[in-house]
Amino acid sequence: MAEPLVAVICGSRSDLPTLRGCFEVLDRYGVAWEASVISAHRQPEALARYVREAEARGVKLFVGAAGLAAHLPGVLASLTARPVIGIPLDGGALGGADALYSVVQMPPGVPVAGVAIGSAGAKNAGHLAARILALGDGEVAARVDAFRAEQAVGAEVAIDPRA
Ligand code: RP5
Repeated sequence: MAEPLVAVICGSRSDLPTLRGCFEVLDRYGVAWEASVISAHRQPEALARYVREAEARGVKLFVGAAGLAAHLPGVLASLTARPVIGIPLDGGALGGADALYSVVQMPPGVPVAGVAIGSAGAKNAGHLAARILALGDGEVAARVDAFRAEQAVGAEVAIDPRA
């Protein structure tokens, strides 16, 4: 098994089902990943420790996913100089808008690349991670190109929508 290049961390086990698309996309690109449940609020020291260890093992990019006051991606960005992608999750009353604001409203100098709320964002976190890694990895770059070519097929021009 290859050493993980992408570390996906979420704030709660309840977040894991929404992240399935992220793991599937990373698998599709052949990008090795690992997943952890570490809450920025509940286990802050474990999170800092984990980031240090993951960096030492060669993790190049972190994905943080959380709902409600989703501070996990921002705290990750405070702990590492490596790219951080933030996935806001729908945690209840505010439908994920709370987490979205948390993820995107980072102060200057502490960037988080925010994706869409929920499962669409989870998939795009996988795609974005692969595109970032593709800058330094020809095999991943070829798979990204192949995916784009595959996706480009299927435009339907001048169709009869009644048919
Ligand atoms: C966040 O609070 C988690 O990321 C999760 O989305 C939300 C609720 O957590 P649980 O109460 O399900 O553990 O920190």
